Amino acid sequence: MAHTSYYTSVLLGLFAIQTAAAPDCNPATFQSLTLSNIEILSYNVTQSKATVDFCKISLKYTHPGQNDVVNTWIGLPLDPTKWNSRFQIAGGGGWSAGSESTILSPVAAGYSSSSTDGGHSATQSTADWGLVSPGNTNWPALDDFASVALNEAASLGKLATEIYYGSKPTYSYWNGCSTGGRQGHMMAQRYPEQFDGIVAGSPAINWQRFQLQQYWSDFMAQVLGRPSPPATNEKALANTLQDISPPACVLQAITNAATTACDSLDGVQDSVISFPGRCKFDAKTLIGQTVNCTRPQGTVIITDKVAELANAIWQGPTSVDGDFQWYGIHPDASLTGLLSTSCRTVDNCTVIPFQIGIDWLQVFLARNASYDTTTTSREQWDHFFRQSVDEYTSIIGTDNPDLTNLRKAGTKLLAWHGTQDPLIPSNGTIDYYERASSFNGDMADYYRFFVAPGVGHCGGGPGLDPSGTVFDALRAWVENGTAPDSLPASGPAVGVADKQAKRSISLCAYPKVLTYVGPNPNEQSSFICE
Ligand SMILES: *[C@@H]1O[C@H](CO)[C@@H](O)[C@H](O)[C@H]1NC(C)=O
Ligand SMILES: *[C@@H]1O[C@H](CO)[C@@H](O)[C@H](O)[C@H]1NC(C)=O
Ligand SMILES: *[C@@H]1O[C@H](CO)[C@@H](O)[C@H](O)[C@H]1NC(C)=O
Ligand SMILES: *[C@@H]1O[C@H](CO)[C@@H](O)[C@H](O)[C@H]1NC(C)=O
Ligand SMILES: *[C@@H]1O[C@H](CO)[C@@H](O)[C@H](O)[C@H]1NC(C)=O
Ligand SMILES: *[C@@H]1O[C@H](CO)[C@@H](O)[C@H](O)[C@H]1NC(C)=O
Ligand SMILES: [Ca+2]
Repeated sequence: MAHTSYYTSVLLGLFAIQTAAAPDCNPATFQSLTLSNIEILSYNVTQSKATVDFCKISLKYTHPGQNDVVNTWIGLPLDPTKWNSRFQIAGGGGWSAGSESTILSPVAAGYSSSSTDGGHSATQSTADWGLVSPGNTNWPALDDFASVALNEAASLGKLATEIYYGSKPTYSYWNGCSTGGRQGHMMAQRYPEQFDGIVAGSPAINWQRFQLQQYWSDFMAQVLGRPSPPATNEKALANTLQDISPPACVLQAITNAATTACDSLDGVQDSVISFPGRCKFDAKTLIGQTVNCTRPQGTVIITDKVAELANAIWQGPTSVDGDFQWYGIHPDASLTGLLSTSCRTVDNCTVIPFQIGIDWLQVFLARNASYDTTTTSREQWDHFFRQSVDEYTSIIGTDNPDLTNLRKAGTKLLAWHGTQDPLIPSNGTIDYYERASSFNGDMADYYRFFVAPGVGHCGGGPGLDPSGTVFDALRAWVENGTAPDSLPASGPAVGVADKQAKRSISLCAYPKVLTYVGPNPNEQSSFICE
C-alpha cells in the first residue's frame, strides 16, 4: 500500500508540475469561459508574441435580446513563471473603451490583462453606433461603452486567468486616464469588488455636464461670430453665420499673456498658475495688441470678440441667463485643445469642431447625425444641457458620490488631475471629490485625489507630473498598506540653463494644496502641503 501511495503521489506530482509548467493555450482550455448573461458568438485562442510570449483569447459576444456585439481580448503571459500573479486592465481613451493592443503593455509587465471595445469599433463613426436609426439612441451600445462591457471584461479576464494558471490573481488593478479615468471611477462606483486598486487620471467623469464644455469653445466661436442684434429666425441666423476663428498663434499668445500675468502669484516663475482661483486675468486687456504669426505668416490684431471668446472658454459653459453649467479650463491651459482652426491665411480660418463634443450634440442629444450645430441658439443650448443631465446621468455620468460599495469592498481609488488639462477641466474632478466627501465623510482609507499643478491631459506640461509613478503608489497602498499622503511627481527644473534638467516634488493629497515656501523651487523642502 505504501508503495502504491508513493507511486500515486509521484504521478500526481508530475501531473501538477506539468500543468503548472505548461497550461495549454488552446480553445479547449477555455471552453468554460463565459458569463451567465452573455452568449459567446465566436472565440479563438492563439499564442502571440509581443515583448513576452502570451496566450491571447479573442471573444465576440452578445447580450441575448439586445443585438449588440462586444469584442473582448484577454492576454496571459504564456509561461506561468512570467506571470506576476496579478491582473491589470489598462483603460481606453476618447470613444475607445479599449482595444486588442491595450492588453500588450500590462502583459509585457507580467500581468494578465483584458480589454474590450465596449460594444463598438473605435474606427466606427459615432453616428454609426450611437443611433439604431435616426432619432433613436442605441442604448445597449452606450451601456456597453459606459459600464457593462468593462465589468464583463474584468470578469472574463479574471476567469481566464484562473482557468489558465489554476489560481485567481492575488491582486487586481484598473489603470486608466481620460476615458480610462472615467472607467476607473465607474469601476469604483459600480463594480469595486472587481479590483483591489484603481488608478484614475484626468477622468472624463461628470459626463452629462462636461460633454457640453467639450463643445462650448466651438459653440461660443459661432455665437460670437453672429451679427448683433441677433437674427430673429433660424434661417436668417444660419445664412449670416461668420465664425470667430482665430489661428492657433493668437490663442497661444492669449494663453501666454494670461500665464505671464498670473505665474508669480504662487511664488515661482515656472509657467504654472498653481492657484488658478487667484488669477483674475481678463483677456479684454489684450484688445488691440498685435500677434505675429508664422504658420501661416502674418500679423493679427486681437479683437474684442476674440478676447470675449477666451474669457468664455475660461469661464466654462453658462446659460443664456449667465447661470453656471460647468467649469472651464484654467488660463495656463492651452486654448487650442478644444478650439482648433484650419487656416489658409491668418485672416481666413475655419473652426474644426472638437469631435467628441460635436458627437455628443449631434448623435446623443439632437439624435440626428447631420444636425447643423452652427444653427444652435443659446436657448437651444440650455435645452440640450438640461436634456443631457436628465437623460444620461445614470448611464454615463460616472459622478455618483455614494462610495459605500467601494469602502465595503476595501478597494483603493487613487485619482489625479493636471491643472493645465486643456480638454477636461480639473475643477470638475475637484467638484466630484467634494460631493463624495460630503456624502461619505472621511474617505482617506479608500479614495485619495491629487491635483497636479501645471500638468496637461494625462501628463506633460511645465508642472509636476505624477503619471509615471502613480501606479506604483497604488500598488504600495494596496499591497503594503502604504497610503499615499503625497505622490511623487517630476517636471522641468526652474531657472536653470539646462533644458533637460528635472525637479522632483511630491504632490499633496487633496484638499491640501502644494504651497511654495522657498527658497529653491527645485527642492522638495521648499514646498509644504497646507
Ligand atoms: C479570431 O481570429 C481571427 C484572425 O485569425 C480574427 O479575424 C477573428 O476576428 C478572431 N476573433 C474571434 C472572436 O473570432
Ligand atoms: C478651480 O480649482 C482651483 C484649484 O485648482 C481653485 O483655486 C479655483 O477656485 C476653482 N475654480 C472654480 C471656478 O471653482
Ligand atoms: C511683430 O513683428 C514686427 C516686425 O515684423 C515687430 O515690429 C513687432 O515688434 C512684432 N511684435 C511682437 C509682439 O513680437
Ligand atoms: C478662404 O479660404 C477658402 C479656402 O479654404 C477660400 O475658398 C476662400 O475664398 C477664402 N476666403 C478669402 C476671403 O480669402
Ligand atoms: C437633421 O438636421 C438637419 C440639419 O440641421 C435638418 O435639415 C434635418 O431636418 C434634421 N433631420 C431631422 C429628422 O430632424
Ligand atoms: C512593499 O514593501 C517592500 C519592503 O519595503 C518592498 O520591497 C516592495 O517593493 C513593496 N511593494 C510595493 C508594491 O510597493
Ligand atoms: Ca507659477
